[in-house]
Amino acid sequence: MLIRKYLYIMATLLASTMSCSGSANKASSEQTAASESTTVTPGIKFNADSAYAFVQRQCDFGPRVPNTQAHRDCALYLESELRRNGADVTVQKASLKAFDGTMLQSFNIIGEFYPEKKERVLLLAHWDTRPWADRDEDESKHKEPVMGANDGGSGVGVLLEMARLLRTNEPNVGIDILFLDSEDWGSYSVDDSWALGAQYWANNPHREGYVKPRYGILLDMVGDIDAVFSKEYFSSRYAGGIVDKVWATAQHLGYSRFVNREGGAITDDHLQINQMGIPCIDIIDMRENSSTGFFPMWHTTGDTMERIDRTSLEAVGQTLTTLFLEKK
Ligand code: AHN
Ligand code: ZN
Repeated sequence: MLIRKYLYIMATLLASTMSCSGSANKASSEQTAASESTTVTPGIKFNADSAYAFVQRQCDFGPRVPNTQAHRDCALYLESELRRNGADVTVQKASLKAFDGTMLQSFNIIGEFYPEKKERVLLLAHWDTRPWADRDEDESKHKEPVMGANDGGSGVGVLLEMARLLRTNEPNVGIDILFLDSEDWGSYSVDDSWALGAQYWANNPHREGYVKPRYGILLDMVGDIDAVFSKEYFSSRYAGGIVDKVWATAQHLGYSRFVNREGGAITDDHLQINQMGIPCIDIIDMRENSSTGFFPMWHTTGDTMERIDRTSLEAVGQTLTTLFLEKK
């Protein structure tokens, strides 16, 4: 008990010191975007062109900033996509108070695929985008919203393609796809100002009788052309076995973006999920050699489709497809 408490305090300390800089991760840029030749032929193919189109489709609404029309329209779109592909869908609505006092009309959208299956896995991503491009090198743009092709759009794009595959391919476990809202309306100096949708979902079951999945996999910023996935600190701490399984699968498929290095600790949606008792990992692109700790266009007006690359989406999407859609 004492040791667990100590670990928790350590983790919390690490989180508060590194979360927003991401500078603690040991990723080096030499390994960025190595060759993506697959060494094995997957049984079921993840369609990266389709995933890319799903990212584009979200961006076509404009920035998905809470309390805007684009945000409400995109929520309806995400709900209809999950429904169209056969999931039992719940839209969890909540009015969440941001650090600056703004009430955010938020929508967590969850699709339960093959609900009869008892053993289940949660796949999740945040779908909202940041209201301020406050890491833009041009200071006059700091009050403009972020398009969030990568930060917001990419993880959802991969999961929408997973949803499309789930319509016709029975998975080896039940799959819950969760699109979380209001992740990115945060203050860099207040740790719990982020992931408001995740905080709400962790404390309020979206429906009566919902049974917790065995574990979760969060996707965050998985679409940049130079994406590198090292092993995020909290993921290894809470769900090391899942990290190893996912990384081994990716590497077996030949995706060298998944590197065997310890990354920094990131305060992200998965922390809330872990704290509610579902072990959850974060597949997140962290960079040691960038000033923010993330991809170069993070929280800038440059987070657009231009730098989204199909091979990054494929590395993540095919890994999930091989893990959950191929017969074991
Ligand atoms: C912080 O910046 C504290 N955490 C990163 C979580 C995040 C922001 N993911 C996407 N945008
Ligand atoms: Zn962000």
